[in-house]
Amino acid sequence: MTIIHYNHAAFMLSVANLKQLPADQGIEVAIVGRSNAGKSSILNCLTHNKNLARVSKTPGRTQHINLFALDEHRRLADLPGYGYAKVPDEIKRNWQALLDNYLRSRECLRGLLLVMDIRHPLKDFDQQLLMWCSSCNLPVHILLNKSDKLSKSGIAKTLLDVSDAVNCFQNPVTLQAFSALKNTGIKELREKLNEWYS
Ligand SMILES: Nc1nc2c(ncn2[C@@H]2O[C@H](COP(=O)(O)OP(=O)(O)OP(=O)(O)O)[C@@H](O)[C@H]2O)c(=O)[nH]1
Ligand SMILES: [Mg+2]
Repeated sequence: MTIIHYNHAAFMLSVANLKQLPADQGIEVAIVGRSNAGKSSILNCLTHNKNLARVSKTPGRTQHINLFALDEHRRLADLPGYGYAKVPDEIKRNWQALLDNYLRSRECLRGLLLVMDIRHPLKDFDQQLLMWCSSCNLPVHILLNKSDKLSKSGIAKTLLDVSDAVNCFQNPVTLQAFSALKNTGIKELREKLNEWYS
């Protein structure tokens, strides 16, 4: 079994268009979700490097695709957050086009980590993304982040509700609770990534 050293993750580059991406080879896993759901925080948590991805209290700060290398063949891609209302329409359209084109064209994409705030799961665009992944049979692992904001029973209930809601999809969809603040859920996340990267 290959051992992946997540704490060796290194920033590679930030791209504003797909032509700047590295060669479409090896294995890439992308992290997506609504702006402010905690994508960058989760990357920092996964890699035990609080400076790796920029964490911002101002939603919508990650406007490019940021790529991180785990090793020569494996990468993580932090995709632009969607759904942040205060961004001008034109910029919003550019992000969505970037996201959409990336998801459509990237052959080395092995799976999507879909991050949601556990208090507000399955918003419109999350659902659209899930349907899109189902239509092209791309595996999705849902991270219900900010679980520190709910009680144990609240977490269990949301896990059940979301699990019921995604049951109808044909592609592999798994889910877990996570807290980037409390560092909970890292082991489960690494297990999923190990599966995708092997
Ligand atoms: N309570 C709590 N707050 C969190 C957690 N994860 C992230 N946050 C906070 O949520 C805010 C947004 O986090 P980011 O990691 O920047 O979110 P993002 O999804 O990368 O946002 P964009 O880059 O704008 O798309 C920050 O203020 C974080 O400190 C968590 O598990 N619990
Ligand atoms: Mg971010």
